[in-house]
Amino acid sequence: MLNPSERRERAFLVGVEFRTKGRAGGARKTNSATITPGAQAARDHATSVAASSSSSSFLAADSPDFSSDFTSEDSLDELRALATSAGAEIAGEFTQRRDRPEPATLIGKGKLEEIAGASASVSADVILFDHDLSPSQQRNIERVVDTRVIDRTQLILDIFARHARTREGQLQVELAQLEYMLPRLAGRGVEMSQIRGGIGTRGPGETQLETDRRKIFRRVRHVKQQIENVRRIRAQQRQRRESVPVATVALVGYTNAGKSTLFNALTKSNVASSSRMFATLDPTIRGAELPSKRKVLFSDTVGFIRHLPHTLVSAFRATLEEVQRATLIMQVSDASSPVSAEQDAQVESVLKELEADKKPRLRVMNKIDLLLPKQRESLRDSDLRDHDLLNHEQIIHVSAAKGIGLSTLLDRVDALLDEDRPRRVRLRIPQKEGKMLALLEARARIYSRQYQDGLVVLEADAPASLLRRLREWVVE
Ligand SMILES: Nc1nc2c(ncn2[C@@H]2O[C@H](COP(=O)(O)OP(=O)(O)OP(=O)(O)O)[C@@H](O)[C@H]2O)c(=O)[nH]1
Ligand SMILES: [Mg+2]
Repeated sequence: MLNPSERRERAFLVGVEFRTKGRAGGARKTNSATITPGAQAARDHATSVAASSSSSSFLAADSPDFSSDFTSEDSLDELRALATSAGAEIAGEFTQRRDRPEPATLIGKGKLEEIAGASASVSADVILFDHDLSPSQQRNIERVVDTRVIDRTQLILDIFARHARTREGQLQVELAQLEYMLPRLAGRGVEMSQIRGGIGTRGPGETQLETDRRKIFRRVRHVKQQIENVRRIRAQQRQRRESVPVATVALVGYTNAGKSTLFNALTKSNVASSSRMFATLDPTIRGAELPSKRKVLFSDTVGFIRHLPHTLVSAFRATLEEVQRATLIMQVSDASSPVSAEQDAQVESVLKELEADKKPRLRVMNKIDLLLPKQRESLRDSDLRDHDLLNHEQIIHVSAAKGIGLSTLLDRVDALLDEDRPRRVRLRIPQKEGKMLALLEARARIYSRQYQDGLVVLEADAPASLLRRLREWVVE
């Protein structure tokens, strides 16, 4: 793990775009090969988000090709944020466009030599490819550039490793890392320290620690067993939870959409939120009270990203079970992101993979405080247009950070949950039934209250479970 006193590693980013796949034309202009010197490239993600939010952010939703990929530029923006989240400093960037991938080295040898020169001139410690590399591609590239090369999956694994706090999270990341490293063992001595991650984690003295595949296999088996134990415990906890009829709402969405911030606002708790990507790895579950006074459980969980490495999806299966078991999915989107629609499409495909795409869902557009009034309007317009298409899906606009729209959001959650649904009733309760009145006060939403001859006449929305206990006083 990166030692805070240690110098931040300098990363050189390489964006790659192939014309044969991906979206036609590419709406935004990219030079075929651009080298950006460190200082400018190192602009932080926050400014890049703020700066681009004034552009065609929701126009992307106009596109009928909902599954369209990110442009190489969007993708490089994301890689920059990922690299920063992994604790690296951006030393420079290079974008390469070509017709198709070069089987052995992904991009041409001449370009690789150019990259080697450019990265050396800014003293980069590591070169990050905005693409997945096969084990042999990675080896071949390293041979040419003579610098450590990390691909997108390994970078994401690094971030996960840095952010895992619980034993469960750490086990899941370790499993994914081991599975990533296994096919990469052949042909070079891999240090065990490298298995721990790529950025800032080179082992002490570069010792050759472990090359024996069998030992790694044994470790994989062991970790899987431990994850199984954790899953069993979670299942027991869930059973205990589910024995009480309380609905659970799972917050899902692209990394950095603001799930934890919203979770904190809704449950008045204090889960860490951060502009770094994948701040949350371990699921947290907290109770909250809805306007109907019903209790509900919210669960905050790991964010999604496009091309989520498959090893991670399977390693995080235990965590993602919370999503599969939820009564309602609350899908949080960053309305200020220029690629919000693309991110939503990615979230959709992960939900499909989890077989959670058919669950009742509430869509939340977050960070509306970052939008200009005009942009908010167009957000509303595009909602109206998409509404039929989305088939009764509901979209609420909020700012989790500024607390805008949260009561509407809770009302909507209330309306969507069937469990112990409240019903509007009139009650006549003797004033001396203090305990019953207190119960009603605590668990029902009371609209009016009158006192008549020792009786309290109330109009309230009360959940069915409570009405069963107050049956004798219900008048209509
Ligand atoms: N301006 C603004 N910023 C927000 C809002 N909600 C969240 N943010 C910021 O967005 C960043 C990401 O927020 P998080 O709540 O950590 O996002 P997340 O979806 O939990 O991210 P991961 O756990 O990394 O997947 C933080 O810097 C938040 O302060 C909002 O409504 N408005
Ligand atoms: Mg989070």
